[in-house]
Amino acid sequence: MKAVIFDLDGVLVSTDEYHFEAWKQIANEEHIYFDRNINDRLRGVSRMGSLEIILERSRISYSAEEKKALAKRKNGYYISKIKNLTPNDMLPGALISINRLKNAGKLIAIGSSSKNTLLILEKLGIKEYFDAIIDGNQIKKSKPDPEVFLLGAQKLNVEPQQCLVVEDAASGVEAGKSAGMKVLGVGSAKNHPLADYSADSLAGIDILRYI
Ligand code: B16
Ligand code: MG
Repeated sequence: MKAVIFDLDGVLVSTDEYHFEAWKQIANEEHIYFDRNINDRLRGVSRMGSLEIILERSRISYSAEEKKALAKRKNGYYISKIKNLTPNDMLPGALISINRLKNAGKLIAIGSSSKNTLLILEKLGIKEYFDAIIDGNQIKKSKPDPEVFLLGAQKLNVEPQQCLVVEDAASGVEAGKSAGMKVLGVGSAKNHPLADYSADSLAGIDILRYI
């Protein structure tokens, strides 16, 4: 295999917790029930897709305009949480894995549904490591659609079969498999039945053993 495509939130950095807190704030303000099980369904799903899942529990219905305003408000809360990110916020094992792959001459990419990807990568100081960055601004369909990973392979100039995807989301594992790639499931996706490999996180594993 020639390349690894990393998901961002929940794999390289724990911004997944900030997404949860920002949605929780919206849910509280709107008096909508929201918990961590519902939150797990939002992993890898676009901002508007996530809002639709949260609104399944709402007793009132929202117009398209109101939904747009809610999503914008949530992003404001989220941005205020991530603005203090530093390189120390990378998840354990993430930077080691990136360095091992680069030293072994492998290509690496980001395949994230987030429209805030570039901001996060800049805060973490790791943007320059990546040979390709695909984010929520470049795709029409979010995970579980394979678009984000197929575009990643295309930008890296490799075949999907030559890529390993690292994902923490059920939607992302499905997207990686639909793209024809091998998938390492970590975190909340570590027991996903479609994942080819699984690990608690990137900490303590040698990523080179999976490619
Ligand atoms: P934003 P990933 C995803 O990122 C998150 O897992 C998901 O919770 C979020 O709704 C989505 O990005 C969109 O994020 O609101 O920043 O555009 O896991 O694909 O890196
Ligand atoms: Mg994720």
